[in-house]
Amino acid sequence: LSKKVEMTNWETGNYINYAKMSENLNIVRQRMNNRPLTYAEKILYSHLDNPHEQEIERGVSYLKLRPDRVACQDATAQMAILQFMSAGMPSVATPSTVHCDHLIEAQIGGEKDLARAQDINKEVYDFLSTACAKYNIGFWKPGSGIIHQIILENYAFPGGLMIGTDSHTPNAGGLGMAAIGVGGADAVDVMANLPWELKAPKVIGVKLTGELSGWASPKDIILKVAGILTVKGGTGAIIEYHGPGVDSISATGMATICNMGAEIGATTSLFPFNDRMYDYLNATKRKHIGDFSRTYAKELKEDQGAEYDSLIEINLSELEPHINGPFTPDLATPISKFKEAVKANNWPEEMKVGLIGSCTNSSYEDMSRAASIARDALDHGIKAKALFTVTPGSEQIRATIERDGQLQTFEEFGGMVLANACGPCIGQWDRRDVKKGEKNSIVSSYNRNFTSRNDANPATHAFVTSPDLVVAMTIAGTLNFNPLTDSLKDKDGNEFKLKAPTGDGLPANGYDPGMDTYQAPPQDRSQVNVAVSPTSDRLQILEPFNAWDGKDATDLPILIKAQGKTTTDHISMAGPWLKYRGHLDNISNNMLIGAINSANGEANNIENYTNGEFGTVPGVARDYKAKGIRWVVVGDWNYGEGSSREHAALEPRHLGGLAIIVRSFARIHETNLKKQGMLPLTFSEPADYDKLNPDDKVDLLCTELAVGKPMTMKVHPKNGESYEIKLSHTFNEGQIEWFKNGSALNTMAKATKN
Ligand code: MIC
Ligand code: SF4
Repeated sequence: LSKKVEMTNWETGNYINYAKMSENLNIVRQRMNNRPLTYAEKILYSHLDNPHEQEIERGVSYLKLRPDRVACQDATAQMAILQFMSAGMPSVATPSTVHCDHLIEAQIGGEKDLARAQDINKEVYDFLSTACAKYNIGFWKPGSGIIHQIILENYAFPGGLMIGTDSHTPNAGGLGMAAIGVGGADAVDVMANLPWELKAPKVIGVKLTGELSGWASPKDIILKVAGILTVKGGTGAIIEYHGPGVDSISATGMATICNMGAEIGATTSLFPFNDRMYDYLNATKRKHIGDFSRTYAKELKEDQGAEYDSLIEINLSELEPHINGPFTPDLATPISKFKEAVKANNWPEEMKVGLIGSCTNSSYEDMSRAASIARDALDHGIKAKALFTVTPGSEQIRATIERDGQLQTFEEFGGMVLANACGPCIGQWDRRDVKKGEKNSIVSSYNRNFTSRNDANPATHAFVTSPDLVVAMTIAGTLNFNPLTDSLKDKDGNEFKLKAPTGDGLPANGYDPGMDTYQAPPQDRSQVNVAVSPTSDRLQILEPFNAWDGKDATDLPILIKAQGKTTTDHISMAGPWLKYRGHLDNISNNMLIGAINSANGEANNIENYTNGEFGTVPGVARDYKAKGIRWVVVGDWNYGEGSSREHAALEPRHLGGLAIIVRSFARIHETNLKKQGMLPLTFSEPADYDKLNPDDKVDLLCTELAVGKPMTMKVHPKNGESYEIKLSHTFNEGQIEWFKNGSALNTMAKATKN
């Protein structure tokens, strides 16, 4: 255990510390009278800042943790680095990487799109690359691939703890790493050597038995789990897979399952270390890590008799392929029932576009299986009927499938190969086949399918499924096709059934690394200059927020009472807005423009109470701010579900918001709000949401803010008697300081000054 093994082949001097982890774990074990532990607990407890004194109660205590790594993608790294810069440190204290993947728009195909992105985003890429060089951060250039795929290929290791500024960071669970999505401000803490805080999660066990076969794939496991747990079912919990079925799943398949755990709000998802992971480590030139993990294997899985807060069992031998959607990732329908569902719900039957790849499903195995189906169609003289796109997850995957022929198969089949980047998954898609507002269906192998996400068209019905089903349905061009039971017609009109997909989990001839897309930080970093132009419309140096004035807030208007689903895509839309991710004032013009106003059922149309006029949400907020009026937002269940983007918290703060009052929050968003000095509050009585009218005024008794105590809100209806309700919160002592000082960053600055 005391051997020195590097965490990654790309750095020197950053070792995997199983010896220390084991020591910490033993301290905690003793304190817990050696009760059996889940794997999730083992990883967290072995990374405690103070294993001797840390209070540990699942679902209650805040754990102070020391993650091994930090990863950021370009759309969130800008804000993270701008915040890190204000901390005034010479370099990051924890190994970190930045990945350029979100800002590349899909238009006409990989190479040209990449060149266009390099041109359009030059200022941002230059900023990120110089900041990485300056602060000792590894930089993965545009074209290298999607953050989660690069992490799996190069940085993840069994038993490690990582945070990443992207909600799909849990993808690394495919290599047995606890990888957790956070906002940029959390990343800044860890980069600045502060411990990172996480409410001790509950652990939901998913026991897998049987074996996958035929058309069923790893994706179907998570699609089914999403159906069972729903979009908020994983909140505050780690999902831990275990049982004999685990061994039939490849490491990349496990990564797919962990990746999409984000869609059910889980803190992260995990698989225990096994031979499939060893094989993947070996294939990605990390056999030495695999061997080292084997020496620590006893602690890289759950203890016998470990107890889960709840348990789900899935028999893989009976698992059907699923399709989830539209508009929400938890609406799960098994393929045998899908035709009926399409009819019953009047979903558009014609499938316009099939999209495979993304961080969720772009492994060698995914691509090989998908290509085997496309090849089957080609052998029968037919091609894709719907449009078809392929996004390789990394340059390594792209180069390998180019060498091994899958890529040519996709092209022959009629596919367009896009850049190694997020592309249509995050609305970076110059879609031209349907007009905005036109009702249509698309099916992807991605993870998220919120309204307007892919193409900014609210009438697009987006479904998510395995790459296998995407390809099969692309051939048929209709949602009504079930490849398990239905036949197609070959070029001569003869009926045939598609063969079930096959494909290697790992490339027989090894991976081809492709182009070199990594920039290591230079040895001498003292001369590197990080420039932000004061006239830039893409980057803006952050000004500290004002501290709390120490008073109760009275007579606050409700800027908007949002009804129904309010995801981070509704609060701070991506797609065309991604370009302002480094400029707080500019991006604030998208604040809550997708949220539905309960007063009129419309998006981005709210009443300004000072003059009775209707305007856009950001417009009215700016008017209140100019008039010195602070305001609150009221929202429904699971507010802020989806992305880790802290812009969804920074924008309301910047435009003068004080509190967000909802029935419940998604974890990352709630923390992001606290970090930026906002008050995330929940109705102690969820039914009180219904009592509030959008034109009520409220008083928030901020002076009552104390750990574990509800806060009083006085409601003053426009016509009618005032009344009081109670609001709950999850602030701890330290977090209350963030509110008082105006933000976590202000708190950090204050501490370094003292
Ligand atoms: C997403 O899938 O929604 C994103 C874009 O990757 C986000 C991050 C972001 O908004 O920058 C996420 O999932 O955290
Ligand atoms: Fe990129 Fe989509 Fe993955 Fe988010 S979910 S990291 S946008 S590919």
